[in-house]
Amino acid sequence: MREGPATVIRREDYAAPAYWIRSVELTFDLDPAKTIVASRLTVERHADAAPGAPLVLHGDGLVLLRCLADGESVSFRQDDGLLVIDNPPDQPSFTLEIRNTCAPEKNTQLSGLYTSGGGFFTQCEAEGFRRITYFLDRPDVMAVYTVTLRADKAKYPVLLSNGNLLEQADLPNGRHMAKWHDPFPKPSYLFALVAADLVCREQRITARNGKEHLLQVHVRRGDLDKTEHAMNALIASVAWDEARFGLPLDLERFMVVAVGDFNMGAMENKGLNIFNTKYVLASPATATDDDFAGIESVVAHEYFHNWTGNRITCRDWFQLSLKEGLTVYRDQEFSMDMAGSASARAVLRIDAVRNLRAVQFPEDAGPMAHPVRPDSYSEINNFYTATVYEKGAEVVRMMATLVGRAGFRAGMDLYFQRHDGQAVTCDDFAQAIADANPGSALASHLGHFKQWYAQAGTPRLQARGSYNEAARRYTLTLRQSGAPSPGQPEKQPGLVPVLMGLVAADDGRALPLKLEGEAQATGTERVLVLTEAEQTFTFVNVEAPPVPSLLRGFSAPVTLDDGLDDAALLVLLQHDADAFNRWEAGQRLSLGRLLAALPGDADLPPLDDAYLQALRRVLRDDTLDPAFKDQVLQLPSEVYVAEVVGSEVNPQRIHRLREQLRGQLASALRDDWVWAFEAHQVREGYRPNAAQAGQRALANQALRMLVLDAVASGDTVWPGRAYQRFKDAGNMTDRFGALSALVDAQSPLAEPALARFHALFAGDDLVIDKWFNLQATANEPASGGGLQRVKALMQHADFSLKNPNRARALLSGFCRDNPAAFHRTDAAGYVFWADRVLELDAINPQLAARLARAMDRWRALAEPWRSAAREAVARVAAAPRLSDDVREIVTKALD
Ligand code: 0A1
Ligand code: ZN
Repeated sequence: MREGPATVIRREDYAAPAYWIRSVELTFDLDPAKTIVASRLTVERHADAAPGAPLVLHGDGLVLLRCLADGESVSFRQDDGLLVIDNPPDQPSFTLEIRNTCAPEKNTQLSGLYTSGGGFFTQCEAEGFRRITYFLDRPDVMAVYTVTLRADKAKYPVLLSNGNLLEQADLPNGRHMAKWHDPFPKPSYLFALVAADLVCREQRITARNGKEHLLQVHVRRGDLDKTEHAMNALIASVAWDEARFGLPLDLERFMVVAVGDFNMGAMENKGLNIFNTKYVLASPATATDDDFAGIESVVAHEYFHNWTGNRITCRDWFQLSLKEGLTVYRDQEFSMDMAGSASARAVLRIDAVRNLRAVQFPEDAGPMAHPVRPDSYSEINNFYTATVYEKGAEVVRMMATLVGRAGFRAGMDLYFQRHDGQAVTCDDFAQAIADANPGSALASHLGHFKQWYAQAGTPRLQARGSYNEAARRYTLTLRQSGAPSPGQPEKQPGLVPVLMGLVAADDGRALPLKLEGEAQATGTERVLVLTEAEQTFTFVNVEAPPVPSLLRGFSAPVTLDDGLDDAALLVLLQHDADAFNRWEAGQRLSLGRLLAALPGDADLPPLDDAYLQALRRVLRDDTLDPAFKDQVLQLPSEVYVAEVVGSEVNPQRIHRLREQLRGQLASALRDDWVWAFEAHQVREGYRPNAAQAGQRALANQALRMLVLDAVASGDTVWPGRAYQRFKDAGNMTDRFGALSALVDAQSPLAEPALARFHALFAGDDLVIDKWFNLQATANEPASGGGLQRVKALMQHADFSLKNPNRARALLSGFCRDNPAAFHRTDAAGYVFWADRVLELDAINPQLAARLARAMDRWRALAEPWRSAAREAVARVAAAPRLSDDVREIVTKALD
């Protein structure tokens, strides 16, 4: 924490360092209060740097004990954490020896070396290594590490670091040591160590190329029975990367370690991935289907980083999406391949788009809007965003759409051929994909395409079509535009791949597509490549009036205005060959009903038969998968509705109308919900696969609707059944589904069920997080007791602000995921938010900054919320001793 304005780092200022560090020998004498770090660096002057140029090392919160160059003492000064050696030896290469201390048990930020549950763990991305020792802590400085750990043997029997174990021995005074060597040069952000009392699940595997590897999942004693799923996910990830991308595991040993205090999901340290327990531990009794799926995708994500991130890393942090966007794309593809059927793939795609719209679209429309490759930041930790990750993955997906599956593989091969072992840029990646696909739309319009890296904001795509029955021609005009975003008043046209088809309005058949001038039709689906602000496409020989099905599979991260009316949307919902667009049509029908009712304060009018019939038809259609039906029947979220509204948002009004819509669906389809609930009980033993999960999801949604309807009409049968199911459930998905149905409907049985749930799972941290989160997100209007409940929960013996999972479950649950309870007209929600951000900032700035973002969209609110929200943000911004993290968020929010 530093006084005064934070420094802004700019992408255009990138310069290679004056020195490289080629090898690092680290020795740790681990002690929670004071750990001694001895570091021996081989430093090499950059060929372009002047002999004797100052050597400037990063450091943060360290105590320096000594500094020697080539064995001799050397003069140095410390300047705002930096260690400056003004006159280093003027040879091309020399050795620097540093000795310093740090205080792991005081490290509540969880960046650098810290303690958790009685063990030592590290988190170095992005700039945590400088909190361990002085270093050129930037990703383009890649070195080979040899690490010696010394610690008390009884307390810390397991000593781990990156790479291979060289030796292990007992030392005097009950201590022991281990020495590790990682042969791959890596940036400091990929360094890791663990010293703790852990047990591990092991598996030996033989790769396709015949090489043997040892896979390990390390957890605390007592958690071993919850590691099978993570291990299976790891084995599957290794096999998938080899099969799909030809990328083998390059290490003899690959370790995963779970830790209970962790700021993010997990971290891809070379050969030693460190995970939040949430993304490792699962058993059917304690984890839901969503948890199982989350573990599979995060394990895969971290594993895939071994190539996309570790073998080829980022030149600077502005290139973060180089590794994150690409790795998210890869983990999404992996999850789809694991799920199997086309329908299961579509369901995952729908989930990804829901998430993009709920998190990334608001980010792109708010004060933190930034390009996938940002131009500046003051705190890099604030840029681990949905834009860099999820929109970045969409950018990679568009490339894959443009060059095809084989073309994308060729592009990846070229990328590794050119850049393995290097620290590179997003430009290098795009260039490799384009160069491997000469003649593709990507290669011919690479400049246009790269606007996706440079421009912030969600582009808008407008589409208007007209059919000339006599000429059998269909003309489609596409226009792209972009709203101004911070620092970018004008937007240039980019390249938008529009995957599309034409659906006959009369019977829903797929019409052959032939563009004017083409010799023959090219099937019933194709990609239109839009590169101008406006382009017209003329289809000929169109035998029937068509409904355009555009942006299939969400082929570009844009908002689409196609002007389709209900009749056209009903055709798509029933017939579109693209499952994503079927779902989208259903969402838009629901959205349309909410938006139409928004002005004024009347109740939602009774739902029309056409809409109800269409939803009923989907629910009852035995050719559709339950997971897909579950998606179609879920309404757009309040956050998404607010985003579509865009300004003068009244969160209470949106909540009330959406609740009325849910209420009407619950009642009008009651018999169908009963059928859906009964017909989707899983009879065989629990397996966390897509097929079973889909059945459980639909049954849980049906139960939720039935309990909602029953509570509204004073009936007690379904709440009673839900309570019974809650008590007797054989797995957490069913148990939690029933519990949330009772809480959601505000049934009188909710309280006893919550109490019972807590008693049943006392001491199981991840389950207790669910208990906090469910109450924080409980369906309550602002006039209800939501805030009171959250305040009371903060006093609960199980609550702690120091544990990120717990703090997030309660505080982000309430401030970010419960708009109706949070946005109170008396501003009490905002006062609570400001107090918590400040309180948390003194403990863990990264976490505080994430909570701070709950107010990003305050400008879009209507009065009285807007003024009250502004005041709360201004109060945080004016507080003394703010971290750079929170300061950046709140000052941008006020700009
Ligand atoms: N690279 C990790 C995410 C991560 C980022 C920053 C962290 O600490 C500030 C921790 C983890 C990933 O993408 O999984
Ligand atoms: Zn990642």
